[in-house]
Amino acid sequence: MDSLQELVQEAQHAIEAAQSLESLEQVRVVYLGKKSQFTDLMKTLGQLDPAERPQAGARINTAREQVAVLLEERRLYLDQLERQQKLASEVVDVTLPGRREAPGTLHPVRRVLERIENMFRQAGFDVADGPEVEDDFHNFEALNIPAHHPARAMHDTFYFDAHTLLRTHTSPVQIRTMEQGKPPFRIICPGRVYRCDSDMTHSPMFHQVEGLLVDEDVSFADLKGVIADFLARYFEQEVAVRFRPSYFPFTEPSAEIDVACVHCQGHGCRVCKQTGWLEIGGCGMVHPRVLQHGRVDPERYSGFAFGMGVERLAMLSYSVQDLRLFFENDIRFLRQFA
Ligand code: 2U9
Repeated sequence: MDSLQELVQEAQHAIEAAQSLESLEQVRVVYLGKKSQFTDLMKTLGQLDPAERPQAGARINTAREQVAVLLEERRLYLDQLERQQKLASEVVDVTLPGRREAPGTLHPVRRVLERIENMFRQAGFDVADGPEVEDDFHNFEALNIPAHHPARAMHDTFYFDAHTLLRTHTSPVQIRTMEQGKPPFRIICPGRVYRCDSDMTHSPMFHQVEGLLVDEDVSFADLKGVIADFLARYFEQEVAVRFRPSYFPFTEPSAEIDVACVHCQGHGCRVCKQTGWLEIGGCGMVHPRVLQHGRVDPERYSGFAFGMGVERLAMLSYSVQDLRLFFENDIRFLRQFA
């Protein structure tokens, strides 16, 4: 029984030496576990005189209880200590500035579109829009492209059914504007158009800006003036403009619009494929049958129309070589237009 007090003292030293909850647990197993010396002592009670057993048993239990109390005190202390260390290591400086989201930017195609819209607004044009899901009449028939016309094959149309399709150009907006109003008309129609075509230079969805001016005595000279004026302002330089005879079902006469290459000033370079010229779009005097489909009297009114690809203009403005970059939404590409 003398060794009992020594055992308690030994346990006390071990408990005080434990620097973590983990090592304290090992101490607990040694002194209070099933294989502890207290258990061994309990087993020796049988060897004692029966009269001494209760007292001896009580002393062992008291010593055991002392160790349990010491263990619990140390456990509370170490638990507190570990909690404080954890809190100190995880301290959050609430005065630090927050992590900001970088503000978004307009897509380069949208920037070019808005610039073009503003230029034409300043020239007295209204901006008109209409549905992207169109009917056969407004996309083709009214534009003098009847069924089986070869121009239909050129348009690679996405059809929903025999009469419903994704517009292949923004021209149906001009038809709808004429149907619903009275001349004069001075509008541009920017927007998404769809063609079943995809490679380096074609995307199944792209943007056009088309324009329409209808009034009395409108001539090809007016068309040339409006286009040349727009291109000089768009490219921020006096550019030579060339009108090359062409054919579209909806205009007569028709022309393709070229500007002297804005990269080499017409001398010939990679951008203009050594021709000195860049193709920008098409134009012409509105075909009388198209005016009629828009309920405009071709005997009294004449008009011009033009169309340009917006991605093409954006590629020239920003020196972008591959059209597909505009549709991949790669944030590294888009951030450059901040
Ligand atoms: C109406 C009457 C006539 C719009 C026109 C073009 C010529 C043309 C192309 C430019 C590049 C399409 O995006 S592109 O591939 N467009 O060449 N567009 S005349 O003529 C119209 C439109 C509406 C009522």
